[in-house]
Amino acid sequence: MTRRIPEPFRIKMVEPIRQTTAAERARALDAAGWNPFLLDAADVYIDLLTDSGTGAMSDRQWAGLMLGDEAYAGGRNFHHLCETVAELFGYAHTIPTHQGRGAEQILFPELVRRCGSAQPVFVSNYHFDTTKAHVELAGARAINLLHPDALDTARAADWKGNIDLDALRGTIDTLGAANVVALIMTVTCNSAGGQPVSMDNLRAASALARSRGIPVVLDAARYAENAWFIKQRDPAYADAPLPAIVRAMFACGDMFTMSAKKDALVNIGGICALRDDADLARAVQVRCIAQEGFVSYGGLAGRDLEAMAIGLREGLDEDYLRWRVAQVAYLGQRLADAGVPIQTPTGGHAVFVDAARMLPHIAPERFPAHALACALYLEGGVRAVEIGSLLLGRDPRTGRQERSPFELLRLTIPRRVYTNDHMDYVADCLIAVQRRAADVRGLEFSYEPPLLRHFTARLRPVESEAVESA
Ligand code: P70
Repeated sequence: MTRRIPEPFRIKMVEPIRQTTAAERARALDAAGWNPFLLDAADVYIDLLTDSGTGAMSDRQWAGLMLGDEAYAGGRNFHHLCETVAELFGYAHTIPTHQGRGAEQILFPELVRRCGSAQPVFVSNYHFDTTKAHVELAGARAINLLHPDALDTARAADWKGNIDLDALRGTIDTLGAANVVALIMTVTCNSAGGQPVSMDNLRAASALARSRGIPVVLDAARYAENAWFIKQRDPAYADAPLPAIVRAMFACGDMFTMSAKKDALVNIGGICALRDDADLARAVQVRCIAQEGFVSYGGLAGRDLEAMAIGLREGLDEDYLRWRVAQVAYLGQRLADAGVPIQTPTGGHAVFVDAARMLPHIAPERFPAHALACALYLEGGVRAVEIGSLLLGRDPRTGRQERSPFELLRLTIPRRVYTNDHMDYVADCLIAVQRRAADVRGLEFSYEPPLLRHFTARLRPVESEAVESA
């Protein structure tokens, strides 16, 4: 039995949420084309679509908003942010952006330009979908080299976010180091289940890349959760203070992109930072001015920068992280106890339900995890998100559905927002769906967008589960 760890905060302000009736939910889902992204948030009772920008700020962060310096250039909140990044991560150049993908869009094209290859590729433990999109928009290819441990959801392993080092070596040799623009290490690895990357893996991958002249980028949205797992699972760091672990992690990178909407506990914001490359920093700043905003605000208000500087530190509070990760584990344990198949162990920000195992009668082309998301919404007004074939999409060259390594339903837990009673409610709803799993039907498109299709697709339940062979 997982020990329940009580919230290390008390609640100063509440936001009412409203439950809907089964009939209201059926109408709402139909109107949304069987796509939870298209639901009105008002029709959702517990919203587990994402942990991005959905957290609750602290009293200190709210107080920080009042200290916003809205000067166009050189405001004091920017300096506070730079000092915080330098101290926590050891990087000299900080460029604020409106969110994580803002950092990607100003950094990646510069890296591709510098690489100069005619066939540029990025290699990663796993590119998140917007990250992959920005790699491709910059004219490069994205290759994922996730360790095979992650694919077996039933078998627990400590470091399911690790990159496959043999595959990394082989890929660099095959493609030629001169064509590899950068190594991107995503911490934690979102797509594999919020799974941590070990310090050893981070160090080894980084050393390998650097020895071949390849720069190392950390995709650091969930830096604090990854550091917490290192402290829990690597005996070498059991007694290390979290800031020391974070410094050691970031020593493996040459630069980072960060969506601050996750572990940095703000509702909007991002960062692109470089350790010491002043030339690259200048080039990225030029793109920042053109696309995000002047270099001292990057598309944010001064007050947002202040909340972000405070949140970067608060995200590393050990009492908070212990509770945070335990809450995710609590939901996972309730589901596992009832026989719901999940990615084990649970990760930092979400419980990932293995829909391929839960709904084996639904083919990948009929999107089992998305069908499960719809069933869960109909059951209790809980909104979750598919990480599987629907998200992956078609191969642009052949037009065929790409083979996804997973069909997962992500129950993403916003930070400091829901209590364990809410988690019990979510577990009860999903367990109820599991009891009638055989009745859940697959889905087919009524409208399929050409790109990033899961956001705006419209679907309907199929009459028969039979799939025509392509
Ligand atoms: C999520 C969100 C964003 C993200 C990320 C990593 C590892 C970069 C970014 C981009 C996006 C999302 C997905 C489904 C539903 C809603 C939102 N992840 N790198 O939930 O950052 O969003 O700030 O531009 O996870 O995982 P940003």
